[in-house]
Amino acid sequence: MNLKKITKNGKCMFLAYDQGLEHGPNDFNDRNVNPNYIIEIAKKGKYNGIIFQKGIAEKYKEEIKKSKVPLIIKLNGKTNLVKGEPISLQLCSVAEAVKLGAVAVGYTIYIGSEHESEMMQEFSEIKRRAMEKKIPVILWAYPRGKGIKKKSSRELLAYASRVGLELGADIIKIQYNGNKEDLKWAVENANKTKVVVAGGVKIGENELIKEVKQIMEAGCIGLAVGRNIWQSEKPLEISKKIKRVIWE
Ligand code: FBP
Repeated sequence: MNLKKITKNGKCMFLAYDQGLEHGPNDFNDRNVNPNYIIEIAKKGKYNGIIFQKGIAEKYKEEIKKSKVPLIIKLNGKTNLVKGEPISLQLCSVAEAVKLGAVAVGYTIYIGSEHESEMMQEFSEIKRRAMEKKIPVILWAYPRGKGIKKKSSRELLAYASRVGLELGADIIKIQYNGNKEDLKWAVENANKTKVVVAGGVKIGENELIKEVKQIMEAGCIGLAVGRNIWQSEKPLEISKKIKRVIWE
């Protein structure tokens, strides 16, 4: 699969903005509640992709197109209001995403959930459709559910990555546990599937840059980051610093 449209020299930095669905308005303030603010950051920060759910992709189609930032549509999602075994089913088809201008699509599987097989099945169908349209698929692989005792363990990080390879993901997105050697092992397990890391809750700038260094040293191709950028007082400054580390 050709990743050229969403990478530069084989590396990438994506701006994630699906938290309105996943976490709700608690993540937002008066500025970043507006998708136009996010599109501006992605454009000025020259991001390799902006990640939206289909509703925002539809309502801001013109603005996204004008920004020229490659659009990645997240095909499934859920709120954090439902308790119990996590499941997130498909809300947007590959055909709809392409019609909205997407050049790649994303999907989350909660590996370890009692419902993982339903999500795996949907993912497989998405992969089939995406191959027909010749667009890459990014898999968010998050260990969750009552069977998961320590979701940030070395074994689970590598397991999540390996699932990406086994299911045919072009890029896998995982959550870093802070241990570079563990992440390296996860990258080895992902093999030909490329690995990107999620940003997580907002942390201090120095800590974030230190993490980005480790992420790149471990062999990942970049980041898909949200809150650490658009919750920052200086989103473009921090974007620049991260980019310097990714492409240095
Ligand atoms: P952040 O960089 O803000 O963590 O975003 C990355 C992301 O994967 C989003 O795409 C998604 O909304 C969120 O994290 C889900 O995180 P979680 O399931 O841990 O709440």
